[in-house]
Amino acid sequence: MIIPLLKPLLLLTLFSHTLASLTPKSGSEHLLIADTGVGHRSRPVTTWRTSLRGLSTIGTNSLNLLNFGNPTPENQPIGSSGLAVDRENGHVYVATGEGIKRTDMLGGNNVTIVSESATSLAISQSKLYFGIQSTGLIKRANLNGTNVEVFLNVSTGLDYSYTPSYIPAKASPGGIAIDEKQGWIYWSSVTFPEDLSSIRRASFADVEKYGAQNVTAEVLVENSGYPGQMRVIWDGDEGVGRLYWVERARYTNSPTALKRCTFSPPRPSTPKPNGGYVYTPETIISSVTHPAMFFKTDGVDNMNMSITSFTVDNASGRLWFTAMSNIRVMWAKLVGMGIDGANATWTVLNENVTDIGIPVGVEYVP
Ligand SMILES: *[C@@H]1O[C@H](CO)[C@@H](O)[C@H](O)[C@H]1NC(C)=O
Ligand SMILES: *[C@@H]1O[C@H](CO)[C@@H](O)[C@H](O)[C@H]1NC(C)=O
Ligand SMILES: *[C@@H]1O[C@H](CO)[C@@H](O)[C@H](O)[C@H]1NC(C)=O
Ligand SMILES: *[C@@H]1O[C@H](CO)[C@@H](O)[C@H](O)[C@H]1NC(C)=O
Ligand SMILES: *[C@@H]1O[C@H](CO)[C@@H](O)[C@H](O)[C@H]1NC(C)=O
Ligand SMILES: *[C@@H]1O[C@H](CO)[C@@H](O)[C@H](O)[C@H]1NC(C)=O
Ligand SMILES: *[C@@H]1O[C@H](CO)[C@@H](O)[C@H](O)[C@H]1NC(C)=O
Ligand SMILES: CC(=O)N[C@H]1CO[C@H](CO)[C@@H](O)[C@@H]1O
Repeated sequence: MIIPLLKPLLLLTLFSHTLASLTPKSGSEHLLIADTGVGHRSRPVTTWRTSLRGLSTIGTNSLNLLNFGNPTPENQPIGSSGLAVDRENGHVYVATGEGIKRTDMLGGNNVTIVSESATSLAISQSKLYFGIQSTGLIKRANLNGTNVEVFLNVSTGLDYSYTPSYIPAKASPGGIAIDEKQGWIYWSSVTFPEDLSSIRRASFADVEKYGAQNVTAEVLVENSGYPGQMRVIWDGDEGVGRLYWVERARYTNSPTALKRCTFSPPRPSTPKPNGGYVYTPETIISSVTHPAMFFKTDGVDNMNMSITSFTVDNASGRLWFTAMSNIRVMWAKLVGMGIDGANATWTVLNENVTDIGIPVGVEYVP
């Protein structure tokens, strides 16, 4: 962590040209990154702690805003799996291996507000929603972490094939997005093998009516390759809401991808036997369309990189995504591109892991 006296000066160059704009609500635009940190690798790689970072929207002026967990002699990370920003109240939420941490927009005033390790986060209507991998539950709490309740059980049952002390959920929420306008909660239903995961949703009205345990999920997309973080994004011009999501495909041979789909009518013509409709999403970018983007050689092998997170500024049509490799050597990329998919041009903004960390969450802050 940088010494306090230096911090305002660095922030000044990072975020703004005036002191007034240093306040979270009026700071000039930038990105926040949740870095999961680097533990031991079989190759000599510097270890570092899990952190929250800030950097400009063109990938420069990276600043380590906060390191999480207690310092250890070997800088062991506590791990992180995602990030959410509550712009209204000027708060940042980071899902870490030691619970959900909340800080202000500059990484100050960190508090652990929920002790559980979440794998996905979403904020909607003054509630924090978070997904738990082991139990397959989506829980929600007040933004200060009080009143934790089970919102939806998306486990699709428990897997008894492990040891009696470890009975994980068959499916877990790898990403959560809420469509406030139409009252849907979407989630990445991650199963094993991860290639056979799916994109699902349920209506808030049904959750209300049937309770957290009894809601029948609608399966929207099948054979999704390890889906993760997702967002509902409204296109101002068309008034169309689309779900965007990441497919990491980390342990699989499926391509990593960023996809989107609108699930409004007209529906696909053939309903599935379970009552849902299976849609064909549009691929915005993938390791099939842009192979060079997602491979990096470490001198021995081609390391595959997975998309881990994305964020957008829909007013200007910009999208940023992060990717990482998770074998031996840690690589990471921050890429900027247009929001519009296939024809969008992209730029690798930063691929220096010392700068951007190993990003598992990225948020645009206007
Ligand atoms: C985060 O909060 C904890 C508990 O309040 C505090 O001990 C620690 O110093 C804080 N870390 C930083 C880097 O501010
Ligand atoms: C937490 O937030 C809720 C909802 O805003 C509020 O009612 C409650 O008083 C808060 N509790 C604390 C300890 O701040
Ligand atoms: C969630 O639902 C499954 C059945 O689909 C059940 O086995 C499990 O006990 C439920 N979990 C909780 C915490 O209620
Ligand atoms: C949900 O299902 C359980 C078990 O089948 C049942 O006991 C309970 O009444 C149901 N709740 C609602 C609100 O339908
Ligand atoms: C996107 O743009 C529309 C219209 O400009 C706006 O209403 C909406 O809140 C924006 N943000 C998201 C996340 O869709
Ligand atoms: C990278 O992914 C391809 C499939 O896209 C696979 O054939 C190859 O074995 C992977 N390489 C490594 C080093 O895992
Ligand atoms: C990577 O970033 C670090 C920290 O900003 C810097 O010291 C280093 O020179 C950069 N490395 C490269 C190859 O640009
Ligand atoms: C200008 C341009 O490249 N247009 C292409 C955009 O993408 C669609 C479908 O992916 C193509 O059909 C266009 O030719």
